[in-house]
Amino acid sequence: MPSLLKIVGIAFGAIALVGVVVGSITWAILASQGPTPPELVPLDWWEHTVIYQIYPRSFKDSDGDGIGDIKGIITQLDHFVDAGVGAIWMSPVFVSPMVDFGYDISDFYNIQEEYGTMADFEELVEKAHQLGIKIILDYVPNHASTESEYFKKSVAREPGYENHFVWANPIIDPNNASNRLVPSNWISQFGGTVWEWNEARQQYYLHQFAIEQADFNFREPAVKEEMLNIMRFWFEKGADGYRLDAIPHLFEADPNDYGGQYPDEPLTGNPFLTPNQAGYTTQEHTRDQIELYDVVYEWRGFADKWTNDNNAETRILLAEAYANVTMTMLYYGNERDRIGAHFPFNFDFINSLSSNSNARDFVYIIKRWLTYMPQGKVANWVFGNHDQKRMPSRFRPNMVDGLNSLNMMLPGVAITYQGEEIGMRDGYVSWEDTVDVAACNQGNPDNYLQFSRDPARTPYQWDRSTSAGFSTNTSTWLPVSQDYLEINLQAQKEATRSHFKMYKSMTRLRKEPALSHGSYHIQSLSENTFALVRYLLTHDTYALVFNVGETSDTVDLSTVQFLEEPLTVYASSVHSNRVVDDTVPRGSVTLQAGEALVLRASPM
Ligand SMILES: *[C@@H]1O[C@H](CO)[C@@H](O)[C@H](O)[C@H]1NC(C)=O
Ligand SMILES: *[C@@H]1O[C@H](CO)[C@@H](O)[C@H](O)[C@H]1NC(C)=O
Ligand SMILES: *[C@@H]1O[C@H](CO)[C@@H](O)[C@H](O)[C@H]1NC(C)=O
Ligand SMILES: [Ca+2]
Ligand SMILES: [Ca+2]
Repeated sequence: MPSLLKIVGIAFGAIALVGVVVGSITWAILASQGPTPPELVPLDWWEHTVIYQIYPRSFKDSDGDGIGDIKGIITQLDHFVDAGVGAIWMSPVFVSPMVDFGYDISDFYNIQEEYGTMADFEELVEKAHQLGIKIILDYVPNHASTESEYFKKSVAREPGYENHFVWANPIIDPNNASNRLVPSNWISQFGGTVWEWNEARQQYYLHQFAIEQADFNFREPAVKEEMLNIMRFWFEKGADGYRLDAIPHLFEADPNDYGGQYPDEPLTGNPFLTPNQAGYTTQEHTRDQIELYDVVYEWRGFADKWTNDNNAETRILLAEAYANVTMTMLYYGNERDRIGAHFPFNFDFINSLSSNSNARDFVYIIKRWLTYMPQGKVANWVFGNHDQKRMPSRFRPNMVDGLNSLNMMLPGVAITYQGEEIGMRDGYVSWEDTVDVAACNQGNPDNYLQFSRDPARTPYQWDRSTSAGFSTNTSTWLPVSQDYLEINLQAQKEATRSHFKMYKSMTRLRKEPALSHGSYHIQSLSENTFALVRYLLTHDTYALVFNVGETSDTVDLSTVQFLEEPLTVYASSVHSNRVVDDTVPRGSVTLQAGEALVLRASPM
């Protein structure tokens, strides 16, 4: 016995050296109690959960007006239990003129009428919580609708509101004194200048997004205070956290640092962009300004204090930040021990990988996040959202099961955009049906699809009935995708094998200690196939082997480290010839294009 104990001890040492990857996990080794498996330190609710993003307008319509709503979500709560999801994040449901479909909020304290009432929201929170599902709300601090009271009062220079927004005087044209020039050459994310003239106030205001989305002035203490009021309000309503929208845009360069003038941005020289498109200039004065991180750190302090004061479960903050890896990791916190968001979303599968990526690209990009992530933090993986082309359309439809499995097997939090669990693809939306402000502003009938986010927002495909079961109305706010007869949840529940069944197997697998607490090893086996192994002493090992290429590929599994025979199939992609419990040799194995195998192996 003592020698066995020693072996266990040594093996632990090895695991500790390899590095444990999930959150603040530590090992409790109770040497005096003999060679029993170590206790797994319990994780906080969010540290290994699956977060499912709902785009409420397109999820489920309960009253037949062609628009999804909160009651619709309530009727479908069982779907989340069935799918094995732990939390839902809803895109904004607050009062809004809907120029940017809810990201232009005019009343931060109330629910948009077409989505329901405050009572509906309260019912949703209560029923979701009864089912063990957390509710994460969208928090949109960068801007308010120009219809908001804040903006109207600021236009009128009402005391206390004068500086709520970024107001600036025009520059006088040196060649023509009656000509107004914009304060700087900055370009909006949705195209055109960020500066909009306001006749009543006789000044420009800044908008980094649509003209109707005026940027708050985060150098105004009253604005920062109001943001905390909003956060507190929805915490008290039962929200379990926030996704923080458009955070890199919170601050712009301060004219006081530039002799009282807003500084122009240099041009990038990118030949593919017109002078009206974001990215034509460097955005160095409109993104990633260092002051914004202190605001995020203050929010974290506020959320933690609120949680403590109310003896509540952890409230989480998730930063939406499209930024380079250095600036992204700063959202976790900084080296002076300031703590930031629970995590910034990891957009690497959107920005750095595509259908052109090979196995080495996948391995490199996954390791990059885990390498840059500060010690003791929780990773996360995003495969799509309401702003991006859908996952099977950016990659390939035969990669759906492999990508969903990868999401579930990587350490940390898995994030699913509605429809990914059934492999929904971009819908077709004609120019006439296009409603996205980004496409309407920058596009024309020939090129709008390069800007439009509508194809990723078409209604959820529930079944084969009218409007795919999304609505009883044959007309919906965006058209239902034409492929709904083949791709829908009901059909996938009935099929022997389907994306949804694979998804469910994988969310179930997450309960295995190797996935929740284990180490990881990721290795490319060839140009097109890689393996991800999750292992934890005394517990079964699981490995994903995934061919991301366009042709079949034969690889040698005996080269995969931390993987012992016998290997059996735990789950396989729908088009795989291998089925559950098949034995797979730890030698030469051929995978078809896009094929993914999830293998179970003996403990290491
Ligand atoms: C059906 O949806 C359309 C919008 O797509 C709407 O104009 C119409 O009023 C809806 N019908 C009903 C009965 O609500
Ligand atoms: C000066 O600017 C005003 C306002 O933009 C314009 O109407 C006028 O034609 C300009 N005059 C000349 C001489 O360009
Ligand atoms: C990210 O951007 C910042 C400033 O914008 C820069 O200092 C840093 O070197 C960049 N990091 C990488 C990895 O490109
Ligand atoms: Ca409705
Ligand atoms: Ca801003």
